[in-house]
Amino acid sequence: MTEHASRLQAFMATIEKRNPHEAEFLQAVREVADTLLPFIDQHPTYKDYNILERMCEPERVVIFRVPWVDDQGRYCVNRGYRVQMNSAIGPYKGGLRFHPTVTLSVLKFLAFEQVFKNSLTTLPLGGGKGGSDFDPKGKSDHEIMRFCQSFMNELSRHIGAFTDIPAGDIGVGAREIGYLFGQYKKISNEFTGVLTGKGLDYGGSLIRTEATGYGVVYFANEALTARGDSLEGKKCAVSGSGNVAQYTIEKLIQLGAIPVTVSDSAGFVHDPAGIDESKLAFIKELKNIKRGRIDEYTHHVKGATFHPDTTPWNAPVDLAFPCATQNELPEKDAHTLIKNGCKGVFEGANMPTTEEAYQVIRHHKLLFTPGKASNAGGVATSGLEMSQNAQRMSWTRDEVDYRLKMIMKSIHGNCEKFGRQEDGMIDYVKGANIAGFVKVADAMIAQGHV
Ligand code: NDP
Ligand code: 2IT
Repeated sequence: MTEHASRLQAFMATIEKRNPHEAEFLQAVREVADTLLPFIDQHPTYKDYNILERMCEPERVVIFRVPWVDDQGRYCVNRGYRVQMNSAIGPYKGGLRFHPTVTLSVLKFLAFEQVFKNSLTTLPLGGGKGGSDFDPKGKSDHEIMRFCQSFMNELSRHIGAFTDIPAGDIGVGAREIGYLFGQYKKISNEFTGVLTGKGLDYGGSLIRTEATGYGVVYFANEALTARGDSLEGKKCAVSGSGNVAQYTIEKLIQLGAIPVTVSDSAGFVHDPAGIDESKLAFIKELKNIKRGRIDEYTHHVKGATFHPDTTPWNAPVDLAFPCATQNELPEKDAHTLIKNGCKGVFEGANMPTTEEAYQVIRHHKLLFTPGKASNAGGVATSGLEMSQNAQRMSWTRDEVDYRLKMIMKSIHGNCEKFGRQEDGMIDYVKGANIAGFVKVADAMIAQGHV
């Protein structure tokens, strides 16, 4: 075993002992420690202050019961969480996820990643994440509203515009944020920017809806340009059909690429002719309004095929944009992408690539950008929403879009600064982890052992 491998193993043993069986959280920590431990060895101050181990321990975790009544009058119960991971550089900030797969491990991994991501945005945002194992699928609007109100009855004690500012994530979009905001306002009797992703009529920011997907494509564009390449004419596989996938597809179309897939948890659609703006409008209506299944796309578009229980990584493409969920791109699919000539993987989701798949991608020197860098445009624009709320102003669409573009450019610059390799290539994983870490670590040192 190399010295690095045994050091990583020893570090992980400490973290595993404290967080047994938390597979997703341990996966996220291992990936970060793998690149940070050598950096920390070169900068012994961070070792002396034991910063990385301290960053693995959430500042606070709240777990609570969420009681609600369904449309048939049945008494239902779910579990709610908020993981307040790190507030060294700003108030806790991060989304809420409503999905049956939500566990403490999943939310701790997301909160851990969020700390690095938020640091990269250049804005003063700490890291957190929350949610519930509630499944919004098939629920009526009234059931969603009652659930959100009950969830907020407890969450409201732990958040605030200067303490912790939640937003959306899987299963939490404009509708849910509206109900959550309404209930917070009723409980607190205050109209504050306590949530982001709000509707435009009540404190939301232009471009926040589009920001994560647009940011992913701005970042991919920067990374391709740095390699002397471009998005023009590239066939792209996109997974998911929710918020991030929709606006990734939209920006890909605008920048001359050809998105050819879209998916949901039942399988993927392959449209070799390319998804254009009118087909995308169909997807948005299907998913955001009718809340239907993605296979309906093939009833609407001639030549498109649906592949049940299969990932989009089986379609022949030049570039891949995983935008659905964690560990959705396994090793087998990484081999398939490479066999088909894929040149780059840009993460829109959080940790969509498994550890094994990442090793394959790295070995074959594909361009790879980790979610904490490439999907940071969403939370960055949430930060811009907070600034507008604090100023009691609304910026124009162009202004917010320009700032988003500049933030993605700056994140790219930071990845370049800390991730430039001897062969001239940029290691975005290393760059993002180190750049995200340094700012938080320095702030933690300055603030004492709290
Ligand atoms: P949405 O709820 O809008 O969409 C999620 C999409 O992913 C749906 O198409 C859903 O399909 C699919 N999906 C969910 N779970 C699975 C699964 N287990 N297997 C296959 N497909 C699945 O969520 P978002 O678009 O907001 O989030 C997508 C990803 O992007 C997540 O990883 C999230 O953490 C990340 N992200 C989101 C940001 C945001 O601003 N919203 C910001 C940064 C990252 P189905 O409908 O069948 O469930
Ligand atoms: O993963 C993420 O960065 C998000 N879900 C967005 C968080 C936010 O606070 O906007």
